[in-house]
Amino acid sequence: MSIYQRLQDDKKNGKKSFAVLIDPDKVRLKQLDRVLELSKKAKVDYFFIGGSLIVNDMLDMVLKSIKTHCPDIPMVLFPGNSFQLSYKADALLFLSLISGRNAELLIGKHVVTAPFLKMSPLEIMSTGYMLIDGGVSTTVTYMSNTNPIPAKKNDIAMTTAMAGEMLGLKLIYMDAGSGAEIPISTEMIDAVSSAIDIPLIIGGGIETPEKALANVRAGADLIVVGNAIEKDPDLIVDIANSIHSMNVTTV
Ligand code: 1GP
Repeated sequence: MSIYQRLQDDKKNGKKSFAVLIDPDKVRLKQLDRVLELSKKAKVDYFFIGGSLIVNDMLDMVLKSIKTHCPDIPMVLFPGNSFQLSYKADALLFLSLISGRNAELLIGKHVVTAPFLKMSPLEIMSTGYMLIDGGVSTTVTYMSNTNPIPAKKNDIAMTTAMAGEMLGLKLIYMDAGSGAEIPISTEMIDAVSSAIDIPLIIGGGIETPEKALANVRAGADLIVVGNAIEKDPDLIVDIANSIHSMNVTTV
């Protein structure tokens, strides 16, 4: 089954998922082993691999390590730029920055990378990427030269996601940016999730199992956590348990 099919089925069945974000720039080898061990134990659903800047050549090494230690957890590239490609992954979020008005990030880079992706074995998932103001200027906001959607403008977030779905994008990823001080509000998640039928990914500044749970309750289908796990890998188990508690069916 394709990864997208799985995401769609899970959405239909109300099953909530958890992705651990690994930034190859920040990886320390010892810590990576621990993150992988805990992810396996916690039955993490996906690894997202990416960062806004890739300044070292750790990408392939990270993918190889994941494949060895957690062969059953799909690896999804979440690229900050067109150089972050590797055929070793399973899928790629083909991100169009629909919250911004930078033509390069809406369609320009895509035209350049399309021929490579067409030849690649990667599953390509078109994704409407929406930056939401998280209280601090993040690397993505700076690098993309765009303004994020203001944190309280739920209607703008909602109509942007609706337009993305109507354009045929397969996923919506709302991101307050890595290390956001203020994660996306449950009110905004609720507004957006009730306006679209495609899976909704939420990330940026999520640091506690409680916030992860509140987000899935509000309508998020997949929660992404990076920064908090880098600081404390043990959080993987607590966050996974709290997200997956939504999937327990009572007979
Ligand atoms: C960033 O959504 C991801 O693009 C995750 O954010 O690193 O703050 O968890 P954090």
